[in-house]
Amino acid sequence: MPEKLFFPQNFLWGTSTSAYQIEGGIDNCDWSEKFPAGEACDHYQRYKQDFNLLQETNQNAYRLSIEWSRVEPEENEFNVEAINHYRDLLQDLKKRKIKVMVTLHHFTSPVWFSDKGGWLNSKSPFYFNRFAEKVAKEYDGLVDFWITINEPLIYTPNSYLRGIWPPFKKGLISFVKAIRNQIIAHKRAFKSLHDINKEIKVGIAKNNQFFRPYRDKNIFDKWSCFWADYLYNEYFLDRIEKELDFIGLNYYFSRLIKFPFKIRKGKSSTSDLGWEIYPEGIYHLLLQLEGYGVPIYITENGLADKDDTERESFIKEHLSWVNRAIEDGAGVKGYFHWSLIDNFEWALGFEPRFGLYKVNYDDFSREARSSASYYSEICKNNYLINKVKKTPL
Ligand code: IFM
Repeated sequence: MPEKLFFPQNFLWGTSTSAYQIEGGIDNCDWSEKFPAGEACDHYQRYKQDFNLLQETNQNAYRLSIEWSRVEPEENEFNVEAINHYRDLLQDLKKRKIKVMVTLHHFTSPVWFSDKGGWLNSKSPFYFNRFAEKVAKEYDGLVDFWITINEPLIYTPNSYLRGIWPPFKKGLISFVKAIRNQIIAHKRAFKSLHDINKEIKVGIAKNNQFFRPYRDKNIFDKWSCFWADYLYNEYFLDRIEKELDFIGLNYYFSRLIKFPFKIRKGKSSTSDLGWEIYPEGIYHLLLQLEGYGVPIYITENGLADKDDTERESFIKEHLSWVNRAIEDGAGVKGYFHWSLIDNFEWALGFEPRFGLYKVNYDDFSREARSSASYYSEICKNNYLINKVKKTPL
């Protein structure tokens, strides 16, 4: 029998994006040279049209990022035009009664910051804080939630350990330094933002993965999962536990781990990027995050699915598990799907398609995928129709 799975009152239903991935025309950040996004989705010009899409699909919330390299293109020199642009955009969202979540660092940094060593520089928390204070003062009252840093445990390993993303630093020491500076930066910005407005809500967007032992009962594989979970999911959050008004969870996939830390392929279906689809993982991660005792928002969840064959069931199954986590005590207050429109997927370029709306890059037109209307119904109703029988855990 189909059943209606209701979500709590005032639940936020939205989508997430980031500046470099959709705006276009960002030529002064550390990604611009090696991984140019060009005009991206031309969102900088077309933001009103894109916000119409939010309303067409009954979304009451939206997550975006403010591009540091636009606002502070040179050290300590702020660009009035960029500041005004983001103000117009935030005011537009406010007029539409859409709750706004703003990310301050979503993988990109200004060239001047990178030239100083980026997050390796012991003054990086100071530089980041100056930017954070500036925008928080400019947009006080226009932003409902601030996210300091997006996915520190995706960003720092790629940019400071493996050296495959800007600023292409390699090695364990640089990785540890970058993480440490991001922890300090978060704490410092948390305090500064509260000094500006004590009602302000500040959190982090943390990518967590659900680790399962490759051999179900194997004690060594379980040991590996325990450590992977601690180091990847918990370590950073534990360090900033006292400086969190909420936690943002970005959940994409689960990993099967074989001792010591080998990643193995499972039998579940995968997205266009080969990421294992494992909806139940979100349930466990949400209950784990509940331990921090602050509200939880799912700040990203989605998949690359060019033909839109899996997106509807992906949303349905993940949301069923979110619903069950809420029933079992997780204080989840909102869900932001990644993403509103197709966008620039970092080192992978424009090929992966994450959008509820397809972007035709030749003329920048947007086209609703059928999953957009499915998501729209959920946003409108605040419930999900679930035909799948509850599986025992
Ligand atoms: O596109 C990214 C986003 O920038 C950060 N989280 C994961 C998404 C999909 O890879």
